Amino acid sequence: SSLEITSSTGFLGDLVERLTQTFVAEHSRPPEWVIAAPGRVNLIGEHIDYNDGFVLPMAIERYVVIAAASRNDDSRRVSLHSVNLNETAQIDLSKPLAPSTPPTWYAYVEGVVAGFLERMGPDASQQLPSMDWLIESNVPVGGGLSSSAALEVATATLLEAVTGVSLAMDEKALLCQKAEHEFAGVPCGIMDQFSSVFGQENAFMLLDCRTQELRHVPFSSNKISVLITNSNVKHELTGGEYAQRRCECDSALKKLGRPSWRDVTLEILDAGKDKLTEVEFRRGRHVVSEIDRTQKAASAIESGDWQQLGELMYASHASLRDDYEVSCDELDLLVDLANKIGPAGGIHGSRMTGGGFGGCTVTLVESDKAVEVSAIMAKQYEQQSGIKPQLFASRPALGAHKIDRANT
Ligand code: GAF
Repeated sequence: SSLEITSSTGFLGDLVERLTQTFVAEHSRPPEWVIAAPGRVNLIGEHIDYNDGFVLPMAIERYVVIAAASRNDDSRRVSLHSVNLNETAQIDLSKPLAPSTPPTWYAYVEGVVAGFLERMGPDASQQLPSMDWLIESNVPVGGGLSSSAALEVATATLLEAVTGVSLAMDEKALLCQKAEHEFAGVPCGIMDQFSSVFGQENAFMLLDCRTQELRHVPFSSNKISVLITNSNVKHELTGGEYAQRRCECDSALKKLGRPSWRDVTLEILDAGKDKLTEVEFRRGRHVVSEIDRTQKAASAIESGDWQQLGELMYASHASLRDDYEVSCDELDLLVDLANKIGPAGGIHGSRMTGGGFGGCTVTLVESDKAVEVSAIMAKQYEQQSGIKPQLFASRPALGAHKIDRANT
């Protein structure tokens, strides 16, 4: 079958078990700490977390896991090994940590270590022992499922366990976001790090990115599944596009003379059209309409109105494609294929998810049709694009946590 259906505990359990065994084999001692932090999929509310909007993600049953133990030497170094990349790096705790250009694969880890040490105050690095870390991830990299935020949040959660210093959950998410800004050079919003920290089983998260207030929206129906389809393309010319979108939105808001996108309606936008460039107008139209759709989507989930939710998802995709211009042919193809299958075939809605320019779509499908629908989508996508997609279903997962090794 082209669909991987994974059970949360089984899947994470296997990863933890394997990583623990590898740790023992490589270091001749068991890990003292094992931490898991999930990736996320955003159901709706795209590119509006940095525009004071709402987002509606869930954490997924795909994780970054770190197994770690202290080392009995005074090198003051953390040795990191990535199983996925088969690469090792050293972080020297005796020196101030600074971003490198271009960012390395472990920039996310360094950024969080730097932020954590700063938070702990002077002499904090003395309190961190020399350590060995083994890192493995099954969050697809470059898939727009937040593999980097999962690595940041796993790192912060591990540092909490090692030092005994617990951060408030929102403080932890913000520390990780800052690491991404400063050490990876990506001016991201707060959605990804919040999702990896606050994920709960059987719930989406409605996050008000203006106030950072979060409401869990229960989603426990077994009849509806969240299907994630990786287009397996990543258009690399897009490095600066994210930052550019942010600038365009900031510039439009300034010209409209409003303090926040939450104070802008479609009428206000129309009235201010002459002050904006044509591109700024379209960016603004996406932001304002997506804020509205996301709130409506949360209500649709609460009332189990999958048809309404599906319509909002298709409208979100069209807006991201036409007004915000962050989609690509492969994502459009996947959404069109889903739309053609439609409710009669078991699909209620579909859209691109995450930053865009490749990566994944998120599709709402009737659970008893999920396997059949996945096979059709996989076949047609491959026929038309020449690329094999990867499909998997996920239930909403628990956010970052320490694994109690007695249970593994
Ligand atoms: C990326 C960013 F990291 C998020 O903050 C968000 O803006 C998303 O793109 C688009 O919704 O994942």
